[in-house]
Amino acid sequence: MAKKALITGVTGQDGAYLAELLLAKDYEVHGIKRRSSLFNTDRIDHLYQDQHESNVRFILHHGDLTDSSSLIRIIQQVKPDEIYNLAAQSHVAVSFEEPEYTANSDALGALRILEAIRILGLEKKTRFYQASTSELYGLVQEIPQKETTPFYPRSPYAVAKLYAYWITVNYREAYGIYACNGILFNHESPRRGETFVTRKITRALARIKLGLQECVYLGNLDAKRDWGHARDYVEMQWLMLQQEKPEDFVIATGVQYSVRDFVAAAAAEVGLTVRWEGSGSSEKGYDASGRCIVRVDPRYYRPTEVETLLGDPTKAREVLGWQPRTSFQELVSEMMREDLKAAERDDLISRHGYSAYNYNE
Ligand code: NDP
Ligand code: GDR
Repeated sequence: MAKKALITGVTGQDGAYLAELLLAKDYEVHGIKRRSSLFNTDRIDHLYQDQHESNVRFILHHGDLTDSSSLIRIIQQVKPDEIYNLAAQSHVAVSFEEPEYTANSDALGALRILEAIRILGLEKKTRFYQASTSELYGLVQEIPQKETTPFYPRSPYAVAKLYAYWITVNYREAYGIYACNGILFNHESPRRGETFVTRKITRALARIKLGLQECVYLGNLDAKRDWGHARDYVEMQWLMLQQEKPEDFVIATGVQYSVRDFVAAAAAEVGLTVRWEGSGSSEKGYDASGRCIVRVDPRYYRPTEVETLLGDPTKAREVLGWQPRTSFQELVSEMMREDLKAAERDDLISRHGYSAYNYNE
């Protein structure tokens, strides 16, 4: 019998990579998607299977992390061997604008799933993965950060994820559920949402290169992150649920770059060099011909910032034999390549008299 997995957040960056991985491992994969007024399945359309065919192995259900009834119904119907809780309002800056909703989906959402497992008597059957985050470390207490480093969350998002982290630990200890946290550092890909800083940069530089956009406005250029590739990280999510006993793991590359470094690396991929002038909110980046292509807009500063994150993935390497495959340079290259293709499509469309959207957040 094929194993059954249920993925919340299947329409997101990680959900799409994880669904691909599990289908390749012959799982029957169930995903929860939210109802939306427009199609929201771009990232998983290539996996779609007509539900009228026989042997369908990829099945979507409507549900929401803020709605216990939908979660209980789906879990009761599927009785999954593994649940990957990837759904979240995952944007840190947005969490300052929607703190209550973020807590409802990101904190209570995890609780609702764990309660559903318990209410349905699936404690011994269903394994649970919680998408925890390096944002828990926030104002860092130790460099690099590992499983034992104390948490100090710095946003409504991180505080909500702190609750989800501990409720996962609590249900493991209280009810013997195989439940674990992957404390994942930033991971990116061509499928990354367009308003996270890496994708915002690669998308804008591709458009600048083709003359579709003049410059990109960013916030804190000094922020430092440990950036890996999402495709590598979802392998770890699966591995964590295949062990004898449930444990929490840090997943990171152990290498750190600043936002400014990311801009320079991405620009180099399309033959642009960036010369920086000024500091703070007056800092600007010029290309070789003197065009200003990067500006700072304090609107993108956060009320409380996480300045620096650097993970220590030793435990994952030693216990699970995992290491990231994709280097920073390869990640930037792949993202730039895909965004150049998208910009070329937009260019073609606009040269034929249609306006391509240029949402610049
Ligand atoms: P995305 O933002 O790309 O995807 C989030 C997913 O959650 C989407 O499918 C979204 O649906 C869904 N979602 C949001 N709110 C709800 C809700 N109330 N009910 C049901 N579904 C909902 O995130 P990533 O794929 O990048 O990240 C996956 C998880 O890992 C998230 O929990 C994130 O917080 C966490 N994480 C991410 C890291 C990263 O660097 N990417 C690092 C550490 C943790 P829709 O498509 O309809 O918006
Ligand atoms: P982060 O990712 O907050 O680390 O959360 P994001 O890419 O949004 O920001 C990284 C750093 O870049 C700085 N920054 C900007 N950020 C955005 N979005 N837009 C800008 O214009 C900009 N300019 C500078 C930010 O201030 C920050 O310091 C991501 C999410 O995927 C979370 O869900 C996940 O938990 C963490 O990574 C690990």
